Amino acid sequence: MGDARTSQDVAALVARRLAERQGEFAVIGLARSGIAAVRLLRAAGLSVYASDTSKAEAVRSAGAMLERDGASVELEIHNVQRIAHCSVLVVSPGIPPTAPPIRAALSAGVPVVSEVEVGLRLLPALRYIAVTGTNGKTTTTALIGHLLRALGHEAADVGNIGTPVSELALMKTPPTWAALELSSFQLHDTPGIMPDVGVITTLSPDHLDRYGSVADYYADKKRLFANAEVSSRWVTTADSADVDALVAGIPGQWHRFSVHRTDVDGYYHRGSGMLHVFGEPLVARDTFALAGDHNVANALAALLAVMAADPLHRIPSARALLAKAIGTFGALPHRLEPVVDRYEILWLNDSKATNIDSTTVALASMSRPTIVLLGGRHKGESYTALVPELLRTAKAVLAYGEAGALITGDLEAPLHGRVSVEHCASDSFEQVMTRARALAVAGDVVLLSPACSSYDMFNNYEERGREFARLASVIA
Ligand code: UMA
Repeated sequence: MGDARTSQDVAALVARRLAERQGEFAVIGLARSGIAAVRLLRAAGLSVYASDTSKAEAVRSAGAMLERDGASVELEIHNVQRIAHCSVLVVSPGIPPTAPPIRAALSAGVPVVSEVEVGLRLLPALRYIAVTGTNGKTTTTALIGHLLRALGHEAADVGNIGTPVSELALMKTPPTWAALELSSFQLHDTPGIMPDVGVITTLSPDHLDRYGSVADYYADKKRLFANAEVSSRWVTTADSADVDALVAGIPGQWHRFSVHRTDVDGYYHRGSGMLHVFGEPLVARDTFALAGDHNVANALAALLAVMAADPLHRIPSARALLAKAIGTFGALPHRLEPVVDRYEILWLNDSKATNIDSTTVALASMSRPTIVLLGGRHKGESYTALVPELLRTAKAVLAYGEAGALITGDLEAPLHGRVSVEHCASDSFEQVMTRARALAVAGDVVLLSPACSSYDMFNNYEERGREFARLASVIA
């Protein structure tokens, strides 16, 4: 029943139930998104049932806090009956749509939405630029926030980047602008999405451990355009046939960026070394600290999005501020982040690279012999697509974690005799890094760009990246 309704129907129904404080709202998952959603719903005077299947200490203490806020909290189980009778179900992005409470809600006709939907609904005056895509979305989001602040706006970086939108809605004086990173999981359940500008950075296969096919994954990305109108503004890459196919026929004003073509609104003119935006050179590429063409693309996307968001952002004084701000943006943690440089061996933390495309991009930006740490929990793609870049830059591959055997199986034959592939079968992360140190000589790079999720050994990619940095400082 839920699936037969349009996005607009679901968004309107949820808005009405929020406004009328109708019935009990259920929230499942009590980590970052769920906690913020429960607190916001309680602050808005709604009755809330909150549950999480975990009994971890962090979840217990979150549950206790939310109980004090007046929510009815249940841990280690989701009460599916109760959820099927609730007014609205708010889901955390990490919970797959096949989970029993979501199925139960949908078959009972209960609207299912993300924390983002709730937050946006309760922030009606917020102006926001929404960013999705397979890779580059966190950097682009952070850059958009940085550029908006450089123009003098109060702006927050929210969504998949880390801070739930609902936390903004809890603020006494929320910022006027937000740079909002949206994963496909969040887009799946954000039917009222209607950004001032929507951005797609890149598209490539990912999350095949959750989606039945690449088409299903792309279909969730397409939900960014669920409420597109002729006056909508969109910024998308001109360097991807998949993106072109995805956006064909969607209404709105289109601004495209490219690192290969010059017939678009944002491009990199290699001859002069300048980034051109809206018909004029804006800033020299070498004032931007981030390495690699993929980051030039991210900068072009962010500049176009901010400048498209308001005509005042395009006047000469604003262009000057934006150009200056490009020069003050630094590397983000866990994205090709240099963590140790000792004995002429550079240790790079690219823990955020959780898919093949992202690791390919990281390898493409290497100009020194590289020892590559690949591994973690497998997400469904073959590792053979890494072969050309590994042949170009790698001196060794250390394959570790749950996916270690699969990685070794995919890479051993095509790299045979040219790049060594070692399967660190039962090694701890520390042992893998110690092995990397043994292989490295002056001039080398040790790159953690795992092409897998972290969940076999860590709670998330941030924890994996922090551990890499900590161990590197000891081992290097
Ligand atoms: N849980 C249940 N029932 C289930 C399954 C899980 O109750 O059936 C519970 C778990 O016990 C846990 C909670 O759900 O307590 C976890 O929820 P979550 O995974 O959604 O975690 P959050 O902390 O709310 O983080 C989410 C995003 N996580 C995911 O999409 C997996 C964060 O993105 C995001 O920063 C945060 O909301 C705030 O918006 C992280 C991420 O890895 C960075 N994103 C993926 C990516 O970038 O590739 C999409």
